[in-house]
Amino acid sequence: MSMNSVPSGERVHIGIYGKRNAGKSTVMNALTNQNIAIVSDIKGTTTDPVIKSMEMLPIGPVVIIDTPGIDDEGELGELRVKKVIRCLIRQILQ
Ligand SMILES: Nc1nc2c(ncn2[C@@H]2O[C@H](COP(=O)(O)OP(=O)(O)OP(=O)(O)O)[C@@H](O)[C@H]2O)c(=O)[nH]1
Ligand SMILES: [Mg+2]
Repeated sequence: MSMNSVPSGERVHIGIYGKRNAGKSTVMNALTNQNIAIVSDIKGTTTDPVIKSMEMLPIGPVVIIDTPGIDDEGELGELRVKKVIRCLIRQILQ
């Protein structure tokens, strides 16, 4: 089986959680060595989870998930926070 066909459930999931502007997307880009998540100094830049499957030695196949800030606010912000919490619970239960 090639590395790309490893099912998500068999991969180690690495989630990046925290407040807005904490540097989560910067960590995502550093871990993947790619410019995959938008980084800016404006709070709330990441509005949806950014997911990347890859091989990370020595762990093996992983899924890395960058998430919106857990302190987002307003009508849309609260929807984002709910999404982050769902993502976190799914990861814990996995
Ligand atoms: N000084 C310093 N700045 C950093 C560091 N990591 C990230 N930054 C800066 O902090 C700002 C926010 O970085 P992001 O990676 O976009 O932060 P985020 O947590 O993804 O932000 P949201 O998407 O809004 O939740 C950017 O201007 C980054 O360049 C760090 O280690 N040191
Ligand atoms: Mg971000």
